[in-house]
Amino acid sequence: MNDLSSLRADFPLLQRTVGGRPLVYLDSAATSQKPEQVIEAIADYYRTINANVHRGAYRLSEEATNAYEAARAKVATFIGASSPSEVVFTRGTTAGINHVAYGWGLNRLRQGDRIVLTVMEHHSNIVPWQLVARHTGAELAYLRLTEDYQVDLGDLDEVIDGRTKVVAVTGMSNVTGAIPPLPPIAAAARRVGAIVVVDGAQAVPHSPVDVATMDADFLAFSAHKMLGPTGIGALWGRRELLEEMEPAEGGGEMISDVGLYESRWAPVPHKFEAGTPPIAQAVGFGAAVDYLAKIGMPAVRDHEIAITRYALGRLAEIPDLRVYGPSDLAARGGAVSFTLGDIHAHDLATILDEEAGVAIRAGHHCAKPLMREMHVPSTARASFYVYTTEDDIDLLVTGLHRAREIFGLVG
Ligand code: 7TS
Repeated sequence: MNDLSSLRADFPLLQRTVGGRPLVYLDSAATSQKPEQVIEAIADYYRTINANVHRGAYRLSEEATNAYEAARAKVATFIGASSPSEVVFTRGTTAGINHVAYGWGLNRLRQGDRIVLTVMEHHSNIVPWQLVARHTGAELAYLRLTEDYQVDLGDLDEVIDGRTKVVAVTGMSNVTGAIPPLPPIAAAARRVGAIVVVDGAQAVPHSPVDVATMDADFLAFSAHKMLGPTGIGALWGRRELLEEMEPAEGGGEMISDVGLYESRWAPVPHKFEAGTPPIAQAVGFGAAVDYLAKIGMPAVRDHEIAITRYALGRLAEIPDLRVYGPSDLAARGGAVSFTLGDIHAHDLATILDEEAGVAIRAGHHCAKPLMREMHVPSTARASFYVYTTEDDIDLLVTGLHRAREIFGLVG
């Protein structure tokens, strides 16, 4: 396996114990842990630079503005954007998708237009579109899934029909790890002139993403899932679409002039950043992309494939355990959803926590339509990142055997 084990020393939280045992953190799809470099960058910003941005005509404010804009440039480079001005800082993926739904969708969609999603989407790539559909009279349509919960391309041109104006699809499922095949989906969208919105919450942290070659118009992602702080994310958009998109939020910082009855907007990306932005968080976000760029995203992806291969192999040893999602490692990331016999996922998570110090997620993972498709109310989910080791997986497997004993599963 690609050896990233030396990285673990950078993550102070991974050194802690729970209930007297070393913590085994297998919930990185929910949020990642943070390296010292990110924590230090944020603390250092508050110690030495803190001031509001784009306002004060004094040195400190200029330094804070420079730090904030330097972070934007780092994020832009990280995803291959042609200019930092194509990167809008947001609260996270959810806010980014809402910006597109309200800023672009509300003004462009009409009665009878179609918004196409997939059944595997996170609620944050469903609910904003439902809200905008309700406002505009547009309708929602879904790409269905195959038996292993991958997007079914069979009826692509029927679903993405001539009425379709938006195709919004995840870059990687947070439940099954499935990576939908974007090129044919985007090509179908292009045939009918629809825009392509990618929910990059899982894809950007876990795989190399290059917007210059990816056939998308918008890409939303969150810093906290990629070693950065909570409270910030980014929305990348094609320049001309950002130009024509209306701001979904108004306030200070996003205007060039304000009259009593009308205002004019600041140039992109500032017109989408109303109010005091998350400045320290942006600095932390910049440090996180520096950290990931140093490892190299191809190495991050290689590690994820290796650890997922190991985990799927070890989980297959456990009787009554069922994994949901693609088995082809090229078509999936390191989020592994499973059920164990008829043990409720929450009970399983509690046993793993109490008996083995293993932190996994249990529930619907904000993907209720997918849960219905899988005919389960919830799953247990283990998810991995750069610091996950084979030892972590072994402790998960030991804990799962213990859960079988406790719940009296035999054989
Ligand atoms: N899209 C996907 C695919 C996600 O996994 C998540 C968060 C979001 C959107 C929303 O991101 P946010 O940062 O705006 O909240 N996923 C999870 C998860 O799997 N468990 O907790 C949050």
